[in-house]
Amino acid sequence: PITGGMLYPRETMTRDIKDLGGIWQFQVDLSTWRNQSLVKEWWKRPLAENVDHVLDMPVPSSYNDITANRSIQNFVGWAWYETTFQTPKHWLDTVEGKIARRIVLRFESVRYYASVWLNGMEVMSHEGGHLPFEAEISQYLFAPPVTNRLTVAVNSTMHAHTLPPGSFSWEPNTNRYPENYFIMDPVGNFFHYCGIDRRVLLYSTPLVYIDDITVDTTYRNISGNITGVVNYNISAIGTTTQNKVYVSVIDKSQPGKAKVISSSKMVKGDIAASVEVPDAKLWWPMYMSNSPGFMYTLRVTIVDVSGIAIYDQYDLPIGIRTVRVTKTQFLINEQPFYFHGFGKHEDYDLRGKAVDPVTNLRDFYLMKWIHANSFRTSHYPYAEEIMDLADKYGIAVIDESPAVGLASKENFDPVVLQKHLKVESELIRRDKNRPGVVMWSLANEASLGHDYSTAYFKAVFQHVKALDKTRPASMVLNQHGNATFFCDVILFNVYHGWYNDRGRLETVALQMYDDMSTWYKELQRPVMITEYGAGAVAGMHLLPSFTYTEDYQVEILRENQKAFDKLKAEGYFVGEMIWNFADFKQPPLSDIVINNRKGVFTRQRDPKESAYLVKDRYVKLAQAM
Ligand code: BDP
Repeated sequence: PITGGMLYPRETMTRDIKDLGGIWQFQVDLSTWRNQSLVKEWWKRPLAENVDHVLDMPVPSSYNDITANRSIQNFVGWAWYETTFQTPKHWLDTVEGKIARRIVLRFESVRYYASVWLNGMEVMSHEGGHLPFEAEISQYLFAPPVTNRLTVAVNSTMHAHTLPPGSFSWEPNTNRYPENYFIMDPVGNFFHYCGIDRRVLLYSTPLVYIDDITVDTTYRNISGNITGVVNYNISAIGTTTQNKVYVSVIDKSQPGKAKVISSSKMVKGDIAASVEVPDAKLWWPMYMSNSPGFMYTLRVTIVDVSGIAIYDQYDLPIGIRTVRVTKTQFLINEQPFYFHGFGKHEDYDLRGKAVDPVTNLRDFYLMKWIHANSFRTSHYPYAEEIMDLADKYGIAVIDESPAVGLASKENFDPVVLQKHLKVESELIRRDKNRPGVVMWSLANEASLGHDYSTAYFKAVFQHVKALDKTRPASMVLNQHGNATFFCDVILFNVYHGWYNDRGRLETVALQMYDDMSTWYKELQRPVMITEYGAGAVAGMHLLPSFTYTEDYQVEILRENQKAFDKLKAEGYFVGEMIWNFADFKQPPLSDIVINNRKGVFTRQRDPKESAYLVKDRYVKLAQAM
């Protein structure tokens, strides 16, 4: 089980944040890799005293593409990061000899494994990238003017029992290979970026604090008059009979005026109640309303018994909406929703997988330009900064866990299953309140042909369904198998005219139609395509079109879309997502030039010819919503 609500740090009058981003010190330990466990003790003294020379490294960023050094680009093993900071003095003020605030150190993501020391003392470790972890650190801090030293050892070795798995082997024959030569086969076909790739934050809260909030929304519609119902569950730490909790729903268009305020006695632990929002505006995806992505603020305030002294306050952005799946439809607020969007990656020039506000906004502006209404977080949870934008703009998200490439029997080991359950718990804890998240994807293209994979997914689906009863759950498929029965919606990837019958455009529409209609016949539930497409090198043209030209990509998309139109008319086809939004970096594989070229935008986010075709289509689909 996981502990703590780990609410996303948001500043309010009782909470403040210090961002530790910037240039950190860095060095890789060329003599180690994960399987050998930690061998160096470089946390004991400043990094510069442990190694010949330290490098500078930006945080957040993947470390791979920053330097001109190949051994850092490809490095897999223990990489060491260090920074220093002073704690804001007022955080350390004491009351009756005790520090009066709770100080938390939080990492939004480290790929893949992290151990953290503060002033030489071990604070925490965490396995798994793309998800936050944190610890209270008051007891490890030096008071200013003394400077604190923060050391992080990062390891990104993937093997059969990590999630996602990777295959890892080494070559002992030193006649043919240099010493310590090893091969780590990549996870999926995206570049194996590593490092502290999201923000590192220090934040502080009062000692009496809101630990978690869970909302679940619905509404009543009486002849067009909508009353929103926000059910909430709040857990607080440190409260007594001296505390009350206020919950208000604030309409951001009228910031001074709370729409509803309710108050309850807060004794210890949890409180579950609900508030009704009169004349509510629902959260709608783009094109289903004139004000898509309408968000309220759920303000939770813990006060003293008189109602005056404020202990803690947290502002949670919420949207009021429902999601439901029938035999043939995906319903948002009881209206049929048709996904038209993309599979994406967090992948940018130089930064690798780093969270970056410039690229994030560029991507959302491009999605708006092309009239997309949705994307999938292939193949791992995306940064909360991105999820915030999706909520705000009304972009529906299929939220995927990092289970890509479960293939061999070993990958379905009980050890991996436990990791998978934990990852789902962490992901649902993080994203449960987001209206933009309309479905969970538990895996991508897992191999399904065995009893052990059926048993494995039965457990993962049960776990997710128990944690979240409000959203459909599924996984992205590329094959049939018993475990497909657990999927609420069939999400299918297939590359006709590319991975099969390459170059044979005349097969594409036929095979796509055959695949998708067969899924519906077999399982009688909504089906959608989550990946299809073709690689195109921007600027390459041939007539007749040929693989890797922009022309061929346009034709592949168009042929597939013929099948989608036919399927859509049959009433059970609920969406189409192109692989991929933008080109992304791959490992050095044969058959590609640096990047996976299936983007309709280049890696630098410029349009290919296909982008205009897609825009025409998505504009029409948007108008039909
Ligand atoms: C699919 C995978 C995706 C790949 C894509 C491709 O889900 O991660 O990038 O193929 O090869 O099977 O382009």
